[in-house]
Amino acid sequence: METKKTIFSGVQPSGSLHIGNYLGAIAQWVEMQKDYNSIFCVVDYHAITVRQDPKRFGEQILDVVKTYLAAGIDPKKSIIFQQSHVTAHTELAWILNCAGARVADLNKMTQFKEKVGESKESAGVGLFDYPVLMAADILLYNTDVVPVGEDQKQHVELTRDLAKRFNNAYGEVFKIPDVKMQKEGARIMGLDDPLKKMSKSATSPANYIALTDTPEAAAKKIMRAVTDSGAEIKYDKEEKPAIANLLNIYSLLSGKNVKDLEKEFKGKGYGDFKKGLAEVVGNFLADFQKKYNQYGDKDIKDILEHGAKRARPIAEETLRRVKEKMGII
Ligand code: ATP
Ligand code: LTN
Repeated sequence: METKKTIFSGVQPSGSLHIGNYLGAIAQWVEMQKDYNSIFCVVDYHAITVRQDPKRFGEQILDVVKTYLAAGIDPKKSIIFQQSHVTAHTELAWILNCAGARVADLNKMTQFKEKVGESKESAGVGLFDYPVLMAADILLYNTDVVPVGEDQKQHVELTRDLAKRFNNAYGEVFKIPDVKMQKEGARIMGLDDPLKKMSKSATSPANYIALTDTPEAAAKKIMRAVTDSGAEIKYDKEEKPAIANLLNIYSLLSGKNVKDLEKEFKGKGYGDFKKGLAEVVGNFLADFQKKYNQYGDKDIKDILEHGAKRARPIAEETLRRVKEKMGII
């Protein structure tokens, strides 16, 4: 009897992955894959909600998988696949568009509002509808838990609502998933603006530390990172959001707790603190990149092909049950 619960999560191949993606999402997947049936997707159809360069897109897709592997996701244990390889995702998204999702739901999504700003009317319909595709991703696999960063919480809540609405209207098909976020690290902020989350689609690369940045490049970004007024190294999210963010990153990558770091840097200035952080980040990146660089494109394509073969029957069975309930013969 299968008793393990299932986790499902994904990352968009929309640019360089950064330490926020790692600390907020991927690091917890690595821990959880020991205890859960784990399914990790490269959500390429989510990434095309904004324009991607066709010359680079394929490479970006493979790079996400390399990141998963370098972080410690084991393709023998976990299913790793590309969203567009399993057509049930877009099929179920369409069905949920018709049998669940309302314009009013999507109008509430803060990520959409943040991304489009004032230009809502000219935004692509795909960007507006993006949470419904995400709901389809999750619901196809009878997911129990969705481990993500804080910015995705609202989308998982919508997924729960859509699943309940469908079940009520047509009969029980979907399991209702829970969201899981890291205690720390769920929201790593930008180095250039500690009030906005670190984002791979930020306009300036000074916003993020990419997992592929050289230790030297990362050190430069850290030394130039915005700081707060005063000189003390103290964790205070309200008064010192920039230093709190740097302390958080330092703590997560070094395994030292924040209180100990405050003691270690007592009486020292921002410069010393940043040098210490640059060293910790540099060591992490060097180690990560050693693993990242050992994978060839052919290995990755094989992993994706194998992953799609394992994902497809699970997704197709859910879709079959959905269609049956709706009388689609
Ligand atoms: P974009 O900014 O282009 O929308 P992103 O950097 O948010 O992209 P995603 O592919 O959307 O990256 O997110 C992948 C995972 O990383 C999600 O679980 C998301 O919640 C998490 N994540 C993204 N940014 C951060 C962050 N700054 N701190 C913690 N987790 C994050
Ligand atoms: N919307 C998410 C990526 C994503 C996802 C998912 C995460 C797409 N489908 C399913 C968890 C489960 C993002 O932008 N980070």
